Amino acid sequence: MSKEFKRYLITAALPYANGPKHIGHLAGAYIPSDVYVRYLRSLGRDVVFVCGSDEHGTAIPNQALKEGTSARAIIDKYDAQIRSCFHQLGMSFDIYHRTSELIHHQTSQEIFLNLYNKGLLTEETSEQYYDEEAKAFLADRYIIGTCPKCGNLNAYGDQCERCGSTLSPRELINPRSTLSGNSPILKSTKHWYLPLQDYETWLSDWILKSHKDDWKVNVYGQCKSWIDAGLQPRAMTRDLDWGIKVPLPDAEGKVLYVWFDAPIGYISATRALFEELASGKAKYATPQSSFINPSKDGWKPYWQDNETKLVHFVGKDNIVFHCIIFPIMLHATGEYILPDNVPANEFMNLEGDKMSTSRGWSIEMHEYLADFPDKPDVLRYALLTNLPETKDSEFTWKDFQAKNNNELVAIFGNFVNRALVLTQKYFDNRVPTLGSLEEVDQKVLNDLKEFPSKIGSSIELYRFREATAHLIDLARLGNKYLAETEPWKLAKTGMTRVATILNISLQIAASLSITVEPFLPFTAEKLRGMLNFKKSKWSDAGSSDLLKDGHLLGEASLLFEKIEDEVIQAQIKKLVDSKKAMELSNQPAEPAKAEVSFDEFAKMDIRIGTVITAERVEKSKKLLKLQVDTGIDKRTVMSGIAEHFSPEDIIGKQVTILVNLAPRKIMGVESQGMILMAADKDGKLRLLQPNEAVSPGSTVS
Ligand code: B3M
Ligand code: ZN
Repeated sequence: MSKEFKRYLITAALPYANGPKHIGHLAGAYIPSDVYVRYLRSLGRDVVFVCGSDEHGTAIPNQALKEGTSARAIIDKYDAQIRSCFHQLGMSFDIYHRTSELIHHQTSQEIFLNLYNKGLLTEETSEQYYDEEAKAFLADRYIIGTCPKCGNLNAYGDQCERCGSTLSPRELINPRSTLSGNSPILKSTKHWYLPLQDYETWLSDWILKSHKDDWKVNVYGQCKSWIDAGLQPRAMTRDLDWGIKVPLPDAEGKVLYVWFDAPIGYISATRALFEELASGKAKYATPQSSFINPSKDGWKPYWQDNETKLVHFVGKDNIVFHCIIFPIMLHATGEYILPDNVPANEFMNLEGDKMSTSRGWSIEMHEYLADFPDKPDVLRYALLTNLPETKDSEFTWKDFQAKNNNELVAIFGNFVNRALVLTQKYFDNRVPTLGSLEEVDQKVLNDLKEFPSKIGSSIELYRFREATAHLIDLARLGNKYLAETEPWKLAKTGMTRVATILNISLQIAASLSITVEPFLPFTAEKLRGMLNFKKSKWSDAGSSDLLKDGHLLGEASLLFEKIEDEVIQAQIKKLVDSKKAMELSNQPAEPAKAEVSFDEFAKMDIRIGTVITAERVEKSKKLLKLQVDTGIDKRTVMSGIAEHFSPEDIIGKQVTILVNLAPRKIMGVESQGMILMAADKDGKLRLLQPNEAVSPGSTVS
């Protein structure tokens, strides 16, 4: 076992409250951190687990723009959604906080001022893009233009999503502002920088020397290449009207850089937890254990005492912030401890492609939970057995089904069920007496003893896949033991041997209820209920007498259910459909036509009419022949909508019709007007109808 610390502060990356989060996020930072923390708690360690919504940065107002609402409405909506999903998935944070809270603004400003007052921030004036109409400096994401690398017309100021290049706004060809659509001008602006290069030697010593052996290769490698490339000063402030005000007199319209304030969110969440504990009023806190010092200042040792182990769980795109920038900030203040480890994961792909909410190729947490409300643990398991710990991994629905059916149902569930059902059948649901042990029993009890430390060591080394594999091996051990000893056959000849076998099987099940808890907390709870066994410490697991002779068991039920092929097919279809829908909605609209004068427009006589009859036109796939009551008259119109509407669909419907279009002969019939339709990007046509019925002949202007 690794070194024991006096206390632990575990963080999981603060998700941006700008949209739903997907299972790739869960695999990156959340499920592993929860397993780690639950394990520490089971060991009886003093641990605080914090997370919360990241509610600043341009991502928030950007999304508000897209949804046509306010930034405040966006964070409220997505904070609530993410918070609820995490809860349903069993994430056991002691607090899930929000960076929009006052205590976070104060903590961030304090730390900024601490650095500023020590003279550790440099002031620099530079030229940045400014939108004269919107009267605002433009953050990278507010500038789009042509990608210099691949020619994509809609690349962002920081990145081209088509070719993946990292860009700076000045590299874009023909930049335009997303606020007004105009081309921005360059205007000078002042910002405060953290001179990262001043800390290079210190950082090299800390990471490259001290953590060469205990940090993951992918994390260490990324840090090394950043340090080798040479660090640059980084602006800690931005021109933006959403965020934490820069606490200086000459900083009107400026806020802290989101990556300055977000990691401080871990500190303010810890502060908020202890304030809430001290006041007895829990707003965001959901403390999972009783804390040694539940006073207002109780947070301090977790951040300021060297005997605390601080671990940040993040995805790979957050490594530099947690290993380089935030540690430099913490070190520069001179008041905080540094992370002991940042066990970042790589990315999880989905069905052969990168996971992406904006491309519709993802499984969002809330969608999974809506479709599988009683299966949070199945998702946890499918992710845990497939974590991108050392390289990118891939989630497929088929694999999800196989993990459930072949492992959870066929191994874990089957073992537990057989042990319980047989005890019910032969021993009135009471734990039977252990008799004399044969070699096979001795062997299984010896093996059982090894598991808790095997599983635990893997967790301590942040090898959650391996830990999960050990866990299922423990269930496999039980399954194999029953298959070898076949107590249901022995029952025909005598019960002493059956009693011993079932006693041992139930002890294995009890150990499983302890060791499964960090991984599948809902299953653990259910299993404890079935065994009528209270929650126990990790150190109890592996023991051969957790359940005493004669102990009355609870009611047996199935721990897991088989997932059928249809369910999986439906999920795959849903994924493909959502990608198609997104592709469509991301397609640019038709370019605008040339300008017309009002007089030209006013010449059009557009009315609302009602379709009286409709019939197909022989030898034409496209045409319907309509009789329309225009209010002025009843007339014939030939309309190219037969591929979108059948005659029955349209008879009796109100339509918009251009009545003064010069008549034209179509397929030998004179068409007297034109039905106006809305054409979607995929070419699909829809009727244009008033939102309430109006009388035929109503004018449109
Ligand atoms: N919100 C980025 C992300 O969700 C960011 C993490 C902050 S952790 C302090 O990937
Ligand atoms: Zn590009």
